[in-house]
Amino acid sequence: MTTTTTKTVKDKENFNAESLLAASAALKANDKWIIFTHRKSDGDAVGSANALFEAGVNTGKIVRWLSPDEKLPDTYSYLPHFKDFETCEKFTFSDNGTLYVFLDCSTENRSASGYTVNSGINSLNIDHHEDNSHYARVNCADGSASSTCEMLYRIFTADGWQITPAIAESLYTGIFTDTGGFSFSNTSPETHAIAADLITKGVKPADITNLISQNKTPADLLLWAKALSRVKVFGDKNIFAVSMVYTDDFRESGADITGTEGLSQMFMSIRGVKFIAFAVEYPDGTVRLSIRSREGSPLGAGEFARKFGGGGHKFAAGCEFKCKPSDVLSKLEDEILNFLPLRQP
Ligand SMILES: [Mn+2]
Repeated sequence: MTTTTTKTVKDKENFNAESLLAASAALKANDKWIIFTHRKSDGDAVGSANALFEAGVNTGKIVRWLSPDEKLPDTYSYLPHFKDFETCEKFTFSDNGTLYVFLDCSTENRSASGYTVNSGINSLNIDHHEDNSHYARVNCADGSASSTCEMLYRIFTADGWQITPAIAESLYTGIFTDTGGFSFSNTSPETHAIAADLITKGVKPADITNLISQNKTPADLLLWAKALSRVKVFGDKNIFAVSMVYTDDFRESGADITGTEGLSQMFMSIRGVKFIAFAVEYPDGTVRLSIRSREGSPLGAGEFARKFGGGGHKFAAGCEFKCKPSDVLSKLEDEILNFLPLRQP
């Protein structure tokens, strides 16, 4: 307990608390916000976008929210601005009095394309990935925070923003999902303190748990069955697992890409497994990996993803994996095992 607290405090020393106020000032100074979240939006991306959207509406701002996703996971349809989401693959940024806010994006490449670093564009980056590249005009990124929603909470409370029940519910959603329901090692005393405050502001924890964790469709379960049937566990003490779903699986099960939500966590629940790579074949033939690791894994999710040009943090990351779909699982196993010797002292 003491060690954890010390570690959190030490990490925070590297974070400049002034950037919370700088982020708040940027938000207050601009009347138009366009929010960007990353591709394959998760609970933290969707939760933080909804919280910020609602805070904007409440303070008279004109707000839009974009990401390259064709659709968002239905799981989060209870959030107040789920229907305000707009799909955008490429965006034309301009200096027209709009503030561009990137949420949960470690680099500018994680969302719609078109943004150029150092172009002087009026931009704000709010994030919690340890490899955040500080690509915006104002950067508020703390790698020790559990989630972008936790960062937003800290911005809101640092500068007197009102946290309504709808905002509280949105923030709680991101904290809940990015900590695996308060089960991952990024769950700190502060994470629980924030969650407790959000509950006093109107969140009903049992309702959120039901909405997020207990809403699979029969089609989703068919897709899960296919993914589970292909799990391969390997390595010393069965520490690694890989699996994959193919485009045919989506057609046969009737599920769409959002049906894969939660599968990575399911693989992590296998006894002994501390690192997983889950591959998805997209209709255009590209293969993307979701990578997860936890304490005790000899390699981090982020460092593995970066080898293939992807990004993320120690415990969760993603990348494209250039490989013939039928060879992905065996190639992935080789890559994981070959990565290891580099990490031995
Ligand atoms: Mn996140």
